Amino acid sequence: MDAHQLQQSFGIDSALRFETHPSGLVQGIVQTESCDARFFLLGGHVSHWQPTSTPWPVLFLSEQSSFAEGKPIRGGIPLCFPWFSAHPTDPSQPAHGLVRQVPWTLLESQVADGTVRIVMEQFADEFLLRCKIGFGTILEVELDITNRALRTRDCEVALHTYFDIGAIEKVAIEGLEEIPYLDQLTRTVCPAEHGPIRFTRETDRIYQGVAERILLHDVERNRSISIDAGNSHSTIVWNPWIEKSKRMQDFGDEEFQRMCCIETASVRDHSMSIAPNETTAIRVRYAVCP
Ligand code: TA6
Repeated sequence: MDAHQLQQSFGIDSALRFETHPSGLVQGIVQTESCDARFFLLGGHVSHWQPTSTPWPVLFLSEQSSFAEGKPIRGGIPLCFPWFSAHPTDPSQPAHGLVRQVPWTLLESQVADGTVRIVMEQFADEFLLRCKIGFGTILEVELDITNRALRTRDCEVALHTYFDIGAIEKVAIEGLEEIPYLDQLTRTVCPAEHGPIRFTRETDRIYQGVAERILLHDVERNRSISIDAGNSHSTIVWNPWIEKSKRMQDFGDEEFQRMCCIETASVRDHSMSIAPNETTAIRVRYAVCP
C-alpha cells in the first residue's frame, strides 16, 4: 500500500498520518499531546519517539542511515529475527536475520487514552511475527512470534534499540551489575562487574540473564531512560566507538558519542524454543525519568 492508501485505511485525524519519506519509503507519523513518533513499514521499524515532556529524542537515528528495501535503517528499533548478528552457519545470509530489511504489513491502528497503537505483521522462515507498538508517554513494543512449522524450532530475537544521548563518556547503565556477559569482541565469558556500565572503548556485550529494570543515565542531559523488559533473557550493550564507526558507511564517524544500544533480546544459549503453533512474545517499555 502507498501512503495515500495507508492514510485512507489507517490514518487517525492528526494523531496518525502517512507520508512518503524523501527516500520513497512510506512513513507513519504520530503527533499527539503525549509524544511525537515515526515508523517505517520497512522492517516494522520505529525510527523516532520523543515524549512531549523531554526536549530530545529518546531514539537515535543516524544522519547517514540508508532508507531502502534490502538495507537496514541505522537507528531506532531494528527487529532482529530469527538470528542475532551473523548467521550461525551461512555467511551469505544478512546480519541480524531476515525481517529488518523487508516491508511489513500494517494490520491495525487505533488511539486510546492518548496512546496511538499499531500492529504490523511479517512472515519469515515459517514464523509469523506481529509487532504491537504503543506510542504514548511510554513507548511499548511487543513482538509476538508464532511457530507455523510442524516441529519445535529455536530462534533468536533482539529489539536492537538505539538510544540518543548527550555524551557517551558521561553515560552510566544500571541494572546489569550482577549478570555475567559474553564479550563479543574477545569472545570470552566475563563475570558480573557489580557496578554500572560505562563506555570508554568499543563495547559489544551479551548479558545472559533476566534484568528486572535497566536505567540508562544520560548525565549530560540530566535525563534517565527506564527499560522494562518482559520475557527477555539476554541484553546486548553496544557502542562502536571510534574505529568501528569509521568503518560503518551508514553511520557518522562522530555519532558514537551520541548513542548507545541497549537491546532487549533472547539469544545464543538463551534463544527461544517454540513448539508448533505456539506463540511466544518478547516485550519492552521505555519511559523518560525526570
Ligand atoms: O548488537 C551489537 C551488534 O551485533 C554489533 O556487533 C554490531 O554489528 C551491531 O550489532 C550492528 O550490526 P549491523 O548489522 O546493524 O551493522
